[in-house]
Amino acid sequence: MLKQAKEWVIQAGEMSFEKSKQSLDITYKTSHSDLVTKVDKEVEKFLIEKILAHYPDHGIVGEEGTFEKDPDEFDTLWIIDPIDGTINFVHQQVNYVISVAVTHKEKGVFGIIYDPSRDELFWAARGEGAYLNEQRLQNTRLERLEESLICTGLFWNERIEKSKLLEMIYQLPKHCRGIRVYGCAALELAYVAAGRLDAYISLYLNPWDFAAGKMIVEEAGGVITTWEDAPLSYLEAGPLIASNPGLHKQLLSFIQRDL
Ligand code: 2AM
Ligand code: CA
Ligand code: CA
Ligand code: CA
Repeated sequence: MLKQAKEWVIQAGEMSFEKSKQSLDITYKTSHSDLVTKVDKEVEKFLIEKILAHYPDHGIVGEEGTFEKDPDEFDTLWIIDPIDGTINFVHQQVNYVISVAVTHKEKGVFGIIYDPSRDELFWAARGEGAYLNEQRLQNTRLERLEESLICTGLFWNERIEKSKLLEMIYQLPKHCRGIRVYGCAALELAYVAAGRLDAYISLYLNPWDFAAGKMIVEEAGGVITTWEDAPLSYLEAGPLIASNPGLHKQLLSFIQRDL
C-alpha cells in the first residue's frame, strides 16, 4: 500500500507542477487569504479515485471535502491535503507539497509529503523510520535554544488570538538564532524531520496539514504535541509544536510563559 501511495502522490505532484503554468481558476473560501484553485480540487479528486478504486472500504478526510462520508465510519482513513501551501503554489510554484497520511484506528500507518518543485519525497512508516527519497532522516539533537532555527506559521483566521500571534512574532526571535516562515505546514514539519529546522510552532493547524508530518517527525526521532504537551490526535485541529527532543520542553515553557 505504501509503495502504491508514493506513486500516486508523485503523480499528483507532477500533475500539479504541470498545471501550475496554466490558468488556476482561483476562488475564495472563508476569507481573502483562504484560496483554492482548480488544481487543489483536481489533485484531491485524482487521489480519491485511486484510493477508492483499490480500497473501497477506506475513508478519506481531504481539505477540499470531495469525499463526504463521516470519518467515524471507517477504521482506515486517508488524510489528504491535495496542495499544502496553496498561496505559494499560486505565487511562486515552489514551497508547496502534496501531503497524504494513512491511519488505522487512530494510529499512524504511514505518511508521505512530496515537494514536486524539488523532487523531494519525505515519507515514514510506523516503526520503519523516516526518509527523504531513500536517505534515512534524523532530526537535530541541538539543546541550546539560542542556537536553534525555529519555524512558525503566520496566517490569519478567526480562531487565532491576536495577543498570541503578536507575542510569537516579538518573543520568539529573542530566544533563538532565527525564524523561518515557509507558508506550508507539511513542508515545515518535513524540514523538522530532516534537520533543516529545529522546531515548528503553529497557532492553529487542521489534521490534513499535520497528519503526514506528524508521522515523519516522530519516525525521525522528534516530538510533536499540543501546546499543553498532550498527544496530538489525527482528527483534531488546534495549536501544535513539533521539535527535536532536546528543545521540546524549553519551547513548551516558552509558550506557557511568553504567549
Ligand atoms: P493550505 O495552503 O493547505 O491552505 C500556512 O502557514 C499554512 O497554514 C499552510 O499549510 C496552509 O495550508 C495553512 N493555512 C493557511 N491559511 C489557513 C487558515 N486560514 N486556517 C488554517 N490553516 C491555514
Ligand atoms: Ca486551504
Ligand atoms: Ca494545508
Ligand atoms: Ca490545502
